This record gives sequence, C-alpha cells and structure tokens, in this order.
Amino acid sequence: MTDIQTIRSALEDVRFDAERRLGGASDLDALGEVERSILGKRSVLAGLGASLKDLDPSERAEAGRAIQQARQALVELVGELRRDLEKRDAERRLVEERLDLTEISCAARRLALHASSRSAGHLHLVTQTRDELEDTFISMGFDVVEGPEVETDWYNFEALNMPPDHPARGMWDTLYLRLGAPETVLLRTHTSPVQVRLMSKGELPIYSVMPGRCYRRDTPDARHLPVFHQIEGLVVDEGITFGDMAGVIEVFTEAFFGKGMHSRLRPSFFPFTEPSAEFEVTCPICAGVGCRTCSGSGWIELGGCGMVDPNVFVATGIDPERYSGFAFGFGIDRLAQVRTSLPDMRALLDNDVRFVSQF
Ligand code: FA5
Repeated sequence: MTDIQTIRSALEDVRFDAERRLGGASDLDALGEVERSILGKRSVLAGLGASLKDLDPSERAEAGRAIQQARQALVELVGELRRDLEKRDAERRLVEERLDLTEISCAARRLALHASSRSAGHLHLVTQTRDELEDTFISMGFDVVEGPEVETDWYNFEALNMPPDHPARGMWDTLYLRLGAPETVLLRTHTSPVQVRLMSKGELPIYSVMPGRCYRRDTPDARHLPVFHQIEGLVVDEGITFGDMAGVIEVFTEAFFGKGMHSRLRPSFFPFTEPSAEFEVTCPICAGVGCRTCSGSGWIELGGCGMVDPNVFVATGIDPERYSGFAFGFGIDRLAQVRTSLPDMRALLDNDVRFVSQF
C-alpha cells in the first residue's frame, strides 16, 4: 500500500530527473528520445499512474491530480524546448545558406550558378508522400487510378447521393467554371468522383486507390489550402464487410507509418457512405505518447471512410443486393504536414528552396 506522500516525493524526483535530462538534449532527436522516456508508456510517471489503484480511496483523486499536473508541466516544458530547438535550427540554416551575390565577382557568380545548375533537384514533399502512399497500397494489392480535375456536378455530387440543393453539399465549398449551364461544371472538391467513374465502368471487383488534386473555396490558413491533394480508396466485391474496411485501414497504417502504429474509427457522416466513420492513426510525432501535434491525445485524424451507400451503387449501375464495398479518403498535404511537424501548410506552396530542400 502506498500513500500520497510517497507519490508526491516520487513526483519531485521525476521532475528533477526530467529537467536534468531535458536540459542535456542538444537536438530535436535527443529531445524526442528523452520525451519518450519521461512521458511514455514505460516511464516512471506512467508507473505512478498505475499505482493509484493501491492508494487509499480518500487520497486517490488528489494523487491523480498531482500526477496529471506533473505530466502537464513536463509536456509544456518539452514543447517550449522543442520550439527553441526548431528556432535555433532555422536560424542556423538561414546563416549557412545565405549567398550574397552582390559581393562576388562576375566570374565567381558564373561559377556559383554553374555549380548550382548541376546540383540535382528532387521531388516535392507532397509528391514524395503521394508516391510512398501509392507504393504502400500497391504492395497491399490495390491498383492506382486517376480521374479528371474538372468534373460535372453529377460525378462530384449527384451520383454520390447528393441531389441538387441537398444540404450536405455545404460540406464542400465549391469552385464552379463558366462552362455549360450555371453550376454544372466544377473543379472537383474531393477525389470521390473518381469512385463514381470507376464503378460506372462496371468492371468488378474493384480494389483501387485514386490520388489527385482537389479544389475548394477554402481560405488558405495553417491547415487549409484552396488546392490540395487527396487519396481515395475503393473496394467493391461480393461479401465485403465493415470489418474488412477496419482491417485494411489497420494494415495500411502499420505498413505506411511503421510497426506499433495503429488506427481507430469514430462514427461520422458522409452522404455517400453508410455507416460512415472518421479514422485516426497513432500520432506519428510522439508515437501515441501525447504531444502538441495531437493535442495530447496520442491520435491524429487522417480522413473519412465508410461502406458504399446502396444509392451510389444504384446510380453507377451496380447491383447492391450482390455487391458491397467500402471507401476511404484522406488529405495528402495534411499527412505530409503531420509527419514533418509543419506548423503552416502554406509553406508547401511557397517554393522557398530552403524549405523544400529539407525533405
Ligand atoms: C472528403 O473529402 C471525403 N470525400 C472523404 C471520404 C472518401 C469519406 C470516401 C468517405 C469515403 P473531407 O472533406 O473530410 O472528406 O476531406 C478529407 C480530407 O481532405 C481531410 O481530412 C483533410 O485531410 C483534407 N482536406 C480537406 N480540405 C482541405 C483543404 N482545404 N486543404 C488541405 N487539406 C484538406
């Protein structure tokens, strides 16, 4: 049987030890390692949490609060140190990469230009992420299909169970083109119209992923771009269940993010899937421990999914009595943002070579 005094004194030791070790972390990798050992599942702090059950019930709430406060203080301290290290890193890079062309002679400038023209470029972070996603899904037996970015209302909305004036259309702020009758031709707001095109071909079964660019009338901010990328997945076959969907998402999560990373589903709504869910994956930054990126929850929301609504099968000429299927979709830019702890998504479009060459 332990008591609150023992817990308080253990917390004091934890704080002392953590501050000492955090103070010695000279780069972001070292900081991440110390963070895992002081806040992770096998940390002394986690052990103290587990020992609450041995406490006299009258002391449990107070001890629980003390542990929570100690954890919160450490999370904040780690966040502060991470911000400092990131700032120092950025400042160092700025100095190292500064090239003052006004101070070098023409010949030297020609040489510098020549040298830089020979240095090989590389794919943008978003393209790299898309390629990696495609490779992962191909290794799971999916094929890759693409569709047009300019779509008709029917593919983007109507066939997806959203008739004209359906309120669910409000979920996607749409950019229309001045082609044909008003509001009939648009820039696709998601990759889901490619599902419709694929299903309409009638070549079953389907095990495909559909990556591509999407457009929304969203004001650019730290987590939104008006032009961004999604990847859609679609499976249609006989006897496909919700369990198959959860299994595929789990296998993908481990294959893409690495061993020990998991997925979970939460109920949600999309007009073209029933039932629908949001899927979350273990936060790739803290491996589920809880950090600033995942607001301490250990989980990151990746996208939407669900069983294909029978109305979508009917619209695309597939017999819903014989076939069932699931679909999922998520943002590639958002995924790249989370994986690289990028505070502001707009950096992906800035074309600042100091930023893009980091990846
Ligand atoms: C959809 O677009 C659904 N089509 C996804 C889906 C497919 C659900 C199949 C069910 C079955 P949503 O609007 O939530 O859902 O967008 C999915 C993801 O796209 C978001 O989680 C986010 O990662 C990304 N996204 C959406 N809007 C933007 C934006 N303006 N900038 C960057 N990423 C965005």
